[in-house]
Amino acid sequence: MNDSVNKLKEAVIKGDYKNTPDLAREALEAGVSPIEVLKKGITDAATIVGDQFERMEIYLPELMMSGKAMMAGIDVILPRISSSDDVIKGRVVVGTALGDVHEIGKNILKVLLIASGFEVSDLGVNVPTSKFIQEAERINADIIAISALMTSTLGGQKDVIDYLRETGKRDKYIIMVGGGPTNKQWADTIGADGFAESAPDAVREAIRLIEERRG
Ligand code: B12
Repeated sequence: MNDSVNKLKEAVIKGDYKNTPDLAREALEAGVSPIEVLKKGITDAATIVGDQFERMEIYLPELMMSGKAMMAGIDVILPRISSSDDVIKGRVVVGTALGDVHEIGKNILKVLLIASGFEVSDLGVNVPTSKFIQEAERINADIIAISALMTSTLGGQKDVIDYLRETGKRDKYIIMVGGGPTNKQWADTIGADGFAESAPDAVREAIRLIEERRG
């Protein structure tokens, strides 16, 4: 792996948020693509930190420092992902489920969607069920994409689908779910239309689902 990307990854793991922006810049200037810097420098570090937290090798303060370092790094990387000049592929509402403040994956998804020609409305984190639907109605969205990083907040994804069913609006929108504890089986169980393990896959899936719907 490129040395500067490795240094970035180590800094994120250590929670060295002061140096991560410079290290991210260094990696980009060394010619590593923004997507590669994100994946190898930030996402891979997040997996390691998450595992350490789960094994109780680190505790919440360290997790928070790493979270801050990830955010500081992606703030430098995301603006370098260039937008495509394509016509609008579709409109997407993105947000993190109620009770959940994890935003890094959702932010990456948002930027990749924009870079691929989607118009995106980002509701942020800890988003109530009704807000997803109100915003989808307001912007006439094609897709509602809900991120959830904790087993305790997965229910928020199901709630959006249930609410749409109850109000007779289920067929108006494509629902995509993702984030750490989600998988294809969960997506099928709650009746979501799409799931993806990574943001680039999510963009491909979004395009496929929209094309399928439009025939
Ligand atoms: C960073 C982090 C934090 C930071 C978040 C900072 C921020 N601003 O976002 C802070 C320190 C705030 C934090 C807090 C907490 N965290 Co935390 N956190 C993490 C950590 C280490 C990384 C998450 C991350 O950003 N990953 C990087 C991104 C790029 O990956 P991602 O989110 O999965 O997204 C990718 C894909 O999933 C996909 N994707 C994401 N969203 C979507 C949506 C759609 C529609 C699609 C298709 C795809 C998609 O694309 C993304 C890019 O490829 C994880 C461990 C882990 N490995 O996930 C724990 C983790 C998620 N946290 C955990 C916990 C328990 C907590 C706390 C409860 C801790 C506490 N005791 O207070 C709090 C929760 C507070 C709350 N109410 O939400 C647990 C959850 C356990 C569980 N299964 O329920 C984890 C798994 C750690 C662990 N192993 O125990 N956390």
